[in-house]
Order: sequence, then structure tokens, then C-alpha cells
Amino acid sequence: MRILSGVQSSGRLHIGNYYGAMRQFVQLQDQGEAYYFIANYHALNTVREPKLAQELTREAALTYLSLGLDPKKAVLFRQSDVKEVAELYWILGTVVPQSNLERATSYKDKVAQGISPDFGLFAYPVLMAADILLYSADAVPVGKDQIQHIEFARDWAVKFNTQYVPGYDPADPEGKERGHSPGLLKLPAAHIQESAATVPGIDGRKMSKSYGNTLELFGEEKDLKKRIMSIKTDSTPVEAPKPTTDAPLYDLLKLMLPASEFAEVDATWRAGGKGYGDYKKKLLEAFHTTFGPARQRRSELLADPGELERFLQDATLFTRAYTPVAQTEPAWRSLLTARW
Ligand code: AQP
Repeated sequence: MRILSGVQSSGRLHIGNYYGAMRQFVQLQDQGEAYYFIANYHALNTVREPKLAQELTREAALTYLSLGLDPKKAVLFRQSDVKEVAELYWILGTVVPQSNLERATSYKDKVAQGISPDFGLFAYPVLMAADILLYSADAVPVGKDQIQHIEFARDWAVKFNTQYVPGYDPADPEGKERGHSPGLLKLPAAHIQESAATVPGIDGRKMSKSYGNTLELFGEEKDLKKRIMSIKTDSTPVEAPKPTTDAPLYDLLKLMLPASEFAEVDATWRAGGKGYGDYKKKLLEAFHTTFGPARQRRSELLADPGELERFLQDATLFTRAYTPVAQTEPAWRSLLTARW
């Protein structure tokens, strides 16, 4: 099984990225051929200042390594180091209905939040589909917000194969029948961790770098504490039962506490006797228990910049990751050169 996914280097990575996606990246590196990338082309939609873009790319690499990604098991690379992705992005775009992009939920959400969209944001799902299809990935670990994009990637792979591969029949995608050809682009499947499909931010919306509502994995202690203490709650008194479990604080505790500890929280939440301040302190403790080791590893890596630099240099060579591209790329090139 080939596993592939990425995160944008568009800001400091947060616990939504971890629980929704990166935790699975680390688990899956033992279960197949794993490729993970830093989506630095995507990040250009929001980060254009060279120094910051570079710093956030390094920070993303550091985050992957600190969370336990093992470069001997998984290939880590920068999206921009494989230029073919930009070529496939364009070719794929020739079969993408504009109406699909217009109904993309994450695009509509961002526009509704007042972000003024450029073409890059509008066409983001096409580049994401190229990211996946280029490497013939089987499984793509992502958060729930990305499911629609994976469905698009599947639809567009079928469209591409139908349009460009002679003898391809969508009813026989592997080309088993006589006279049929297999598709060139393989249909991927989303791999979702249901318990953390959408991690809420401190304001209750989806935790997102662009909403400024995150708990950063490697944030400063003071800022982290301030953010946890400002998680949106109502004004229920300490002794009273909490009126709803549909609250970001409740969801974050459920995500971060071991099941037995969460059962106690759940009981007092429903019965009353504890205030939101206590729960917030508990969440801060849980944060440190969970991410303490990764924060420690990050400090060690930072203390040895030579080691990180060597790693980044090696990753840039990217020799293993070229293998799957090399399988698909000559075939699509010959289909296209037949046209010019
Ligand atoms: N709140 C979340 N809950 C669950 N999963 C999440 N992911 C992001 N936020 C949550 C998952 O993390 C992976 C990498 O995401 P990304 O950084 O490439 O893009 P994103 O989803 O757009 O994340 P942000 O923070 O919202 O970034 P901006 O604000 O720059 O767009 C993905 O698998 C995503 O599902």
C-alpha cells in the first residue's frame, strides 16, 4: 500500500493538523510505503515573504521529525522539489469542471470568512489532486475538511483516464477485459481518523491557521496557557451541570485525555461541581503529557542545527520519492506528445 499526504507550510502547525492527519502519518509509516510532503506551493496562497516562507518550511520539517516521522521509513520531501506536479496540475485542470471548484466547501468557507480569493485558492483542489495522483497513492490520511478534495481527485482521475488513455473504460478501470486499457491515474482513498475528523479551535470554529484559533504544537508556554484559558465557554456557574456537550472545551478534553480520565470529566460536566477553569487546567496538563516528548525532541534537534541541515539536504535529493513519479510520468508524457 502506498500512503501519501502533506501539510501546508502556511503557518505554525497545530493540534488539528496532528490529530486530524499527522498522528496517522507516524502510525502509517510502519504499514506501507509512505511519502509525506511539505506543501510549500500551496502555502504561497497565503505566505509570500521569502524569509517567512523559508522559515515555515523548515519549521514544518522540524515538526514532522519531532512528532516521530522516521526518514528511514518514510520519504519526506518538499512539494516544490518535484516539478512534474505543476505540469500534471495543468493537464488535469483541462478536464476539471469549473462548477466542481465553485462548490468546493473549503473554498466557500474561506470566502465566507472574508478572504478575498485568488486563482491559487480557487484552484487549490486541482493542485492537491495532482499531488496525490502523481504518486499513484492508494491511501491519503487527511482530516474531514479534505474528504471532498479526495473525492474530486477520484472523479478527475476517471475523467483524465477517459479523455487521455485510449481503450480506458471507467467500468473496467484495471483494463481486465480484452481491448480495454488500465487507467494511467490511480483512484486514491481518503483515510480518516473518525475520532478526530474535525478538531475545533478555541473559538469553536474548525481549528485553522488562517482563523488564528489554534493551539500550536510548539507554541510558547505563556501563549499556550493564554489560549487554553480563552477557549470559548458560556457563563454556567461552577456547581451547575454544563448545558451542552457541544462545546470546544469538551471536545478537546475528549480528544486529549485517556478514556478513563475523560469518563470522570464527562460525569462532572453533566452533573456539575466543577468549573470551566478546572477543565482548562486539565487540558493544559493533558497537552503537556501528550506533546512533552515531541517538544523535547524539537529542542534537541534545534540544539544541533547541523543534523537538521544534513537531513534537509538529504531530503532534497529525494531519490526514493522519484521512483513512483518515474513510473507514471513517461506514460503521460507519451500520451501528450502524441498531441503536439
Ligand atoms: N481542525 C482540524 N481538524 C482535523 N484535521 C485538520 N487538519 C487541519 N486542520 C484540522 C488536517 O491537517 C492536514 C494538513 O492541513 P493543511 O495545513 O495542509 O491545510 P488545512 O486543512 O487548510 O489546515 P489549516 O490550518 O486550516 O490551514 P490554512 O488555514 O492555511 O488553510 C489536512 O489533512 C487537514 O485535513
